Amino acid sequence: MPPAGQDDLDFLKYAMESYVADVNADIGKTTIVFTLREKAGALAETLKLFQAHDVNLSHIESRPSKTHEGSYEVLVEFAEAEDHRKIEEVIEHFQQKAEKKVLVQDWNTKNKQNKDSVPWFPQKINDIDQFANRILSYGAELDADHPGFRDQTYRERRKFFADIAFNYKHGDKIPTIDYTPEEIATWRTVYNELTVLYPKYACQEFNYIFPLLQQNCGFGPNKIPQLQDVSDFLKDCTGYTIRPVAGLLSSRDFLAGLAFRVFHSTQYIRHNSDPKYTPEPDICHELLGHVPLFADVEFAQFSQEIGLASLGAPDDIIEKLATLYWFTIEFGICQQDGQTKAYGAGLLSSFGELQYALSDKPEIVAFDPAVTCVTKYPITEYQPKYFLAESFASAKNKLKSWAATINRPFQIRYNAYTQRVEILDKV
Ligand code: HBI
Ligand code: NLE
Ligand code: FE
Repeated sequence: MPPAGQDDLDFLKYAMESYVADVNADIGKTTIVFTLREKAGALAETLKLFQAHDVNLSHIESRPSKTHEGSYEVLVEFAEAEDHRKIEEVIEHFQQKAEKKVLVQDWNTKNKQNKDSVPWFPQKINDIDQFANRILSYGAELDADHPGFRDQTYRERRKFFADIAFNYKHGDKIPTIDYTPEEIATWRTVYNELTVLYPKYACQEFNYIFPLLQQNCGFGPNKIPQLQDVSDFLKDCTGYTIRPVAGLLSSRDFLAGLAFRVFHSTQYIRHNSDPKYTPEPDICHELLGHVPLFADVEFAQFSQEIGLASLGAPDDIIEKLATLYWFTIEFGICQQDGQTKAYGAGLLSSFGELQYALSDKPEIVAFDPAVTCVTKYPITEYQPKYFLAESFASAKNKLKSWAATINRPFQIRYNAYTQRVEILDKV
């Protein structure tokens, strides 16, 4: 086929309203979302562009636009071409054709070259659709040291879950999963081992909420709860909702979800060969580790504070916030009635690490955001060090004071009625 010529350009001028390109060389992936007016052949013409520049698409989706009646939004994704120039050429073409360029993001070069530019961030809850597919890894391409690497059935199952997440859009119901007997058996092992430990090791807030999950969302040893039911329960308690995700998101994207009280949750389960501990999040980790505390008002606010502080923040601040997230929401411990209890989800979902964390083996240090945020940590083994908070309220206040020292050219306020962030220029 000949390269897209001048005629195609004119044709598309009428059809293409806007586009957002996101060049993410870090993970070797570029995504373009564009809006097309309904017009026969508009999509085929646009796709010719990719072919003309020899760019291979790895994923495509479309949906009717919610904001422009009669238009369609199309998302295309392609792997980093050997020749980066090809991708730049495609984007240049989009630039000529669209009536409105919304944004071109290039986390790697643009933001680093221009230190003062503010990285793109979602301003309303459904903006999350624009990045929720930008994952760092997902199970169909497991690493060689993953317990599921040699298990073809497991890998295919992971791909099935990844596709559900890829197709999900804000406002959709999360599909119900028919978990297999083997998956339920893994859940049962984890559930039974953990529930005997919780009374002694989990914080009070967790133990207060857990029975409510058993009564309202089907928590129990014999069935894996459905994300939609759990999301509805959380929404009732604290306004948090769950969004299915195919794998690990970047810290920036994951934290941005929290700003809107959206929790990105995996839906697959860990491999049955190692139920005691997995470095990857899975449904056991999300439901048993995270969900109970997202139903707690004080903790929900604490988590959202981290999310709000991350919006539009430069990379070094994102790294600090991700570290704070790690040592609190993932691996935090707290003082209650003279005893040390776990509130971090990574502990509450691993019957291996939960007991270890509250033994005399690891090092325990007082939570102090300025110190905690620059502490290094391993991600594939038990933590050598944990930070102890006095209470959620005190951790939240400390975090807020620390976040206020972040130098941002604007301030952000969350409006729960509109589910948007309001941006207030600093004067
Ligand atoms: N992505 N899907 C997903 N789940 C997480 O728990 C998660 C993530 N990305 C980053 C992350 N957690 C944290 O370790 C921090 O980097 C925010
Ligand atoms: N190590 C945790 C577990 O086994 O449940 C998961 C941690 C995810 C960050
Ligand atoms: Fe987690």
